[in-house]
Amino acid sequence: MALGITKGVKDRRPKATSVRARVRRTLFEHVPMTGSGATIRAGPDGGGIFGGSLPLSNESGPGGHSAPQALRARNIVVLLPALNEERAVGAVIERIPMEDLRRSGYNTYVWVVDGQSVDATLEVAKDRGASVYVQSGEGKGNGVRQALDLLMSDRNRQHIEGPKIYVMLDADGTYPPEQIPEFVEALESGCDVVAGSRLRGRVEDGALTSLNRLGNQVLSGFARFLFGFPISDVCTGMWAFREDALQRFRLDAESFDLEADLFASACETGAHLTELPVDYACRIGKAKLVPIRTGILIAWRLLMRRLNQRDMRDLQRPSAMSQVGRAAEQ
Ligand SMILES: Nc1nc2c(ncn2[C@@H]2O[C@H](COP(=O)(O)OP(=O)(O)OP(=O)(O)O)[C@@H](O)[C@H]2O)c(=O)[nH]1
Ligand SMILES: [Mg+2]
Repeated sequence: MALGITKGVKDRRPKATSVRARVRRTLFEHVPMTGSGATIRAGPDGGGIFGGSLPLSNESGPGGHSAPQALRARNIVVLLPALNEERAVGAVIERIPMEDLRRSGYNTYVWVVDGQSVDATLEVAKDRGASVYVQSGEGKGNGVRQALDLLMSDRNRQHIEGPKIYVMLDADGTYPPEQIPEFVEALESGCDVVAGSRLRGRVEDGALTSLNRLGNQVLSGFARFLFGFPISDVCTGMWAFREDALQRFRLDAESFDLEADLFASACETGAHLTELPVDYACRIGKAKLVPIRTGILIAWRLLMRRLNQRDMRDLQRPSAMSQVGRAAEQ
């Protein structure tokens, strides 16, 4: 389905690679969620205290604009994992094409998933109107899992009506928020999960060190070998998910193995996964990742997920999830 929200974005997609879902299973209930200008801190158990945030393009929020009633059914939650990204996070938020998405009928909610930054990341994020979820413990995987768990399961503290699409991208300025509409469109066209491939897109000079490029190629080859899906960039930090697909995922990653965990979950649940090329720019600020150690962690996660893989593909899709899916397709 063409949504007309990627106008002006040059189509650089190679033929999409995909695996088809035969299975549907729910791990969490579908829940509405919201926010209005606040910070949420995870409890010691990883649970959060939701304060919510401004829905940046919601007609009910300050600065929001009314979309025609018929177009107001869909919600996008953009997650930006950030650890000490004060120099980059503001620009990443500002580059999200809120107006284009709003015109296409989406309310867009931006959540910075903060890894207990000690710089001004939180202040910058809140200044730009985003909500902030402060994780407990360390690690990108822990933070994103905690935030997702809360956003998808806390029925009472959130007020976003209808199904949601989740988009995740790093807050360091490397991935292109301008391409979010392409990801959304791919989901609306029937994909469950979209991964942004840097190796199929344009990589700015110096953005990917030779070691990181080689490591990524080796890990992606390992992922292809283990799971049989032709992924080209298993370490990508830009993803989009339909909520019903994400609800079936079984995620355990604590750190930079998050992406491997997401990929393995998509394969395990038979999700319809597609890769889209993304542009990759030089990072703003200091990297948090230690290459060799992280590479070993990712390889280990892939291997463990493959060895412990459950066959979830033959399970029936529950009717509640069908409703979510249908609504998202409206
Ligand atoms: N919430 C949270 N985010 C984190 C944590 N560690 C890193 N991040 C964020 O995760 C994203 C990816 O981390 P990077 O250090 O950029 O790692 P990378 O992109 O794999 O490596 P580079 O290519 O060197 O940038 C960035 O936006 C980080 O700020 C953490 O412990 N918690
Ligand atoms: Mg990075």
